[in-house]
Amino acid sequence: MKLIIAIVQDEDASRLIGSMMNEGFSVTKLATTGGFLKSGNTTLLTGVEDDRCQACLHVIENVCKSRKQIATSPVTMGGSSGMYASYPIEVTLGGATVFVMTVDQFAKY
Ligand code: 2BA
Ligand code: 2BA
Repeated sequence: MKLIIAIVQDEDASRLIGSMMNEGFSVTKLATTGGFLKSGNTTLLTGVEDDRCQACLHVIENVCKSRKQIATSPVTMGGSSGMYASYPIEVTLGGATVFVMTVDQFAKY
């Protein structure tokens, strides 16, 4: 069995969960926050049998779209001045950041 951890954009989360459920995958949704943008994203946990893992990854790939976003990043003005200024940067948010892990044990009590 594999555990798929997919970090996706909030905008795609509902549609992705719907598509995964339609394909027979169980999903657990976590509300998470990206460390860089410090804004919300969604992490989905899905435990799947090995032979269904690729099918699940295809669903994620098909639903999740990458988007460009303008973010504000703080930058230090001078070494010891302690001053900060903000400047806009464009980041490309990936459709999904996915980790696949082998599950040692799966149990429901
Ligand atoms: P839910 O997805 O909200 O599912 C709650 C309960 O509804 C499930 O209990 C199951 O009895 C039933 N259920 C789920 N999908 C169904 C379907 N397609 N048709 C009919 N009944 C369905 P549990 O199996 O004990 O799961 C409890 C919670 O544990 C789930 O909440 C989900 O958040 C998580 N979960 C279970 N299996 C998972 C897996 N393989 N991967 C990720 N999360 C899982
Ligand atoms: P955030 O950390 O908020 O990052 C959002 C987007 O900002 C990233 O999109 C990337 O395009 C950009 N970015 C991140 N760190 C950067 C940096 N140091 N310099 C310049 N740009 C940077 P994605 O790569 O698609 O990541 C989307 C979200 O997925 C991330 O949100 C984070 O929550 C998660 N993530 C991505 N890679 C991860 C990893 N290796 N481990 C854990 N979480 C990860």
